[in-house]
Amino acid sequence: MNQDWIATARTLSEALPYLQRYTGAIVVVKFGGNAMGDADEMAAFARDIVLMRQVGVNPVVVHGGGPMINDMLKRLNIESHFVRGKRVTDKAVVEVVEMVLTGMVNKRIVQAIMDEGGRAVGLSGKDDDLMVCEADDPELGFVGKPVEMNVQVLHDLFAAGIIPVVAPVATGMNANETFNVNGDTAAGAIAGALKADRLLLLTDVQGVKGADGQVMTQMTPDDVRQMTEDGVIAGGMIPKTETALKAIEDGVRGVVIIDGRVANACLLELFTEHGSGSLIRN
Ligand code: X2W
Repeated sequence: MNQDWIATARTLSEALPYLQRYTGAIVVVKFGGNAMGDADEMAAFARDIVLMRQVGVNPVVVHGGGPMINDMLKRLNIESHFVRGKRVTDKAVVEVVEMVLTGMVNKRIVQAIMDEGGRAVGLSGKDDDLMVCEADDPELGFVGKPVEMNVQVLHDLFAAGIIPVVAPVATGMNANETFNVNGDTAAGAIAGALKADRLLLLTDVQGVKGADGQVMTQMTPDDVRQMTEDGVIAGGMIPKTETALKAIEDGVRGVVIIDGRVANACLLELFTEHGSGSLIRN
């Protein structure tokens, strides 16, 4: 007998307790622009999401698209820069952000999921007032901080067997406002409002590294606070861990920071004992 086949069958068999544990679970997956890669990588990601749905998980994809926004701004000769990890967003920039995220990136992901045999519907924070924001910080312009979430539409899509794909663009409290929301922030707010079982933050690093340089497989929120105070968690990891802490406070059971470049990262995390990233939970 071919050894590969035997190993494959064993992996499937060993997945049973994990499949049982996650049946009916809500799993929010943040899919960042840097994790999207080429068409093959997009297809592989979509396949993992469709498999999750197939085995009874309710996945929600919340995407980014920072690099795609950068490309379009460059083509249009519009300048933009980041302050503390967020894009300073004026009127001209917010139009491009909405166009790229809701028009291009969102539809690519929806199409990739459909191509793998799933059912996906794309929406932004504006649809059914899913995510209502106020200005995060006057210095950042039209960057939104979620203040009100209306997740009923997501429950309705779950019930219909449809995978929601959410672009991090939101409406404001006043008529005709559009806000650009950091993808991690949006994913955390949606996971919190859903009290999701898991929030998977797919990034392009291996996970959270401890003082010894090794990836930490599990941490409590207190560990994360201590490591941040000690400067062990720094730089670009801070917005991710802050999102994780806030999501847990809001009632998310666990947040995992994982390397989206690893093939089948979501499946490894949910359905095997080889969870690849850093799990933060109480
Ligand atoms: C982000 C939204 C996209 C995003 C931006 O304008 O780039 C803010 O910075 P990634 O690919 O997940 O980085 N918004 C306010 O978050 O994309």
